[in-house]
Amino acid sequence: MAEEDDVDLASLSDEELVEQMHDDLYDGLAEEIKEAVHILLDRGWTPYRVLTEALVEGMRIVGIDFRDGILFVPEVLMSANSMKAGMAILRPLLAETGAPTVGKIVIGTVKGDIHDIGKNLVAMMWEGAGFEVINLGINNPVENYLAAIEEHEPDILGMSALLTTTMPYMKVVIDAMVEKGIRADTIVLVGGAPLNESFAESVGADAYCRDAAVAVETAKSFMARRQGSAAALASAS
Ligand code: B1M
Repeated sequence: MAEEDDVDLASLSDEELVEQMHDDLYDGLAEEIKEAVHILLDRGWTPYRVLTEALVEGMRIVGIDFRDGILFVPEVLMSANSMKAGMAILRPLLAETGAPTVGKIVIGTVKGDIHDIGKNLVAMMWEGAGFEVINLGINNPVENYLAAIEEHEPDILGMSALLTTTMPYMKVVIDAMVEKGIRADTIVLVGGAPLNESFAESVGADAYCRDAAVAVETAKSFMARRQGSAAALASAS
């Protein structure tokens, strides 16, 4: 897919530029991705549109060739780093909505799993929706989650897993919360490509979030319910 000749990105139409970005993500060209993100923003694209149509779609294509054995780990790491370079530009813009803090969320990828692009995207979108987000990073053992819950007292705990081998670890975390008697205090949302609703139910999570947009909607609706019941309790007392 690599076209090694230098392409003048600014001379491309929007459609050509987005296609070029998919190629550049595939080829792991972080500098080109950063330049293209700036060009699209300058042309009036919203940060969300750049994120979804250029970056997320590009990673989807990378994922297909990774699955099919056409791309290998080192190449996909370079794609991931390019994606992150683009996300770093968009992050402050997505968070710039000026919305008041609507709740506090702790999120982390579970033990044994180092995938973090989707989790970081969800964290960014939550920040953009006005949540305060504490991002624990990757490869988190149960102790990290419990310590973060104790320290930050979040409204919501988010967990991410991208591997079928690591997703069962979510149950370890939820069971530990039950054992400590703190499960009912925190809404637990889970996500990641191999999960689904019935898995979320089976591990005792409150909900499964298919993607970042659903994660925002789900977090907001659980917060509205939580605030509704707090208000009802207050008016009853
Ligand atoms: Co990995 N990898 N990988 N990988 N990797 C997958 C997941 C895989 C599906 C590829 C494939 O075979 N098609 C496959 C898993 C198979 C399985 O278990 N069923 C796989 C494998 C096998 C592996 C290794 C084992 C490969 C190896 O070493 N032989 C290894 C495991 C390492 C480990 O974790 N221990 C490995 C390594 C890597 C890299 C390091 C090279 C790199 C990760 C870099 C990084 O993240 N910093 C990588 C990548 C990039 C991928 C793919 C290609 C892309 C993942 C991604 O970033 N997607 C992936 C294939 C794929 O998913 N198509 C693959 C883009 C991102 C925006 O989407 O992460 O799905 P996603 O996040 C979405 C939703 O899922 C959801 O919202 C996000 C945004 O919309 N979501 C949440 C995610 N987390 C959420 C949390 C929430 C809510 C929603 O909380 C409430």
